[in-house]
Amino acid sequence: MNMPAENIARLRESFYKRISSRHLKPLWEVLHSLVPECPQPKCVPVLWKYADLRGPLLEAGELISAKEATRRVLILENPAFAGESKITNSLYAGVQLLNPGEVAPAHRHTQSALRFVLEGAGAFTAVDGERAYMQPGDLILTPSWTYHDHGSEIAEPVMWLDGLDIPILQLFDAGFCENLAEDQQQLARPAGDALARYGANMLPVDYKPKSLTSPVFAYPYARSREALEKLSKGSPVDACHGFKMRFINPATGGHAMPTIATFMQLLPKGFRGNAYRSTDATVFVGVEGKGRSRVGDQTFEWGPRDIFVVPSWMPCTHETDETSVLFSYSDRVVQEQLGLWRESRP
Ligand code: GTQ
Repeated sequence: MNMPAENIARLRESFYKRISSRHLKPLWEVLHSLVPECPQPKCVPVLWKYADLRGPLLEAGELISAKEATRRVLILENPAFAGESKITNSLYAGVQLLNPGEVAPAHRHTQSALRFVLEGAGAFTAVDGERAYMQPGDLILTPSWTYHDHGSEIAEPVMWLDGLDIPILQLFDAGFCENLAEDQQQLARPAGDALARYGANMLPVDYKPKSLTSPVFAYPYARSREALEKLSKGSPVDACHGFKMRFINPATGGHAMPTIATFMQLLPKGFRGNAYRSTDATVFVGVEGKGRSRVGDQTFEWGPRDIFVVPSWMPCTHETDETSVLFSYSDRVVQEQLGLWRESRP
């Protein structure tokens, strides 16, 4: 190859052009971005203040009914993924509004969903024949391919965060959905049945799992909060996480859902956390208290119901002014199953 550099460059360019008509591309031009030294997420840190979400959501409530919309939701779209309806590369987030008397009609899909209740108490999600009445801070799961409808018989609007694995299903082209003929599904069991059956450190003696998702489909905040409170009194504080727990499937001890990992952490008043990073981009929701989180080169001031996202492998540091609680979700469970998940305390 005894040729001037610009001749070589020209020959290569024309070669690339010729082979591209045969759907061939040179790996050596893209190898570094395909196989990076460490994660290079497109995802960027973003904060949504609840005060900025609530107005538009109520306005949506005047423009379209829950029934017409099927799901009246404003998508939290990461600006790095314009038009892609994603909050991280692998996960979806949206805020849903149900006004008094409304019904979001029953359907089922292969996407798994979580609801994290932000505002309003007493509306319900029905999942697979049972209603879960919602209180702020409750986590409610909708396993893959289970019928679910949402309804409100209370006087105030109800708002919650939807977290779904939509981008993961898109990756696999494995999405299916169908509507139930009726708006609301038939109930098969009283409210609270699943929690009694599976959420009391016991299981029915002949229990056989029906799916990979926890049979406890509603995790009341009162219980999660009490566990965190007791934990914070009885064990040393983690320098990065404060006191952090993960929601589990009590039948396996694994994560509560097969595609989305869910967590809740208590950060004591005056907490000054160390930096932490992990390969699972994470969506955080303020539940109680207030503080600030440094994410990469940004600082997010958060309080109750504010939502922010931390990209993969980006250092994040939490600080608080008051005793605070954060809920979070990520694809950590998938990465763990594939042997890919990593963390570091830089
Ligand atoms: O409640 O079924 O935010 O199917 C997006 C897609 C909620 C739901 C969303 C959905 C749902």
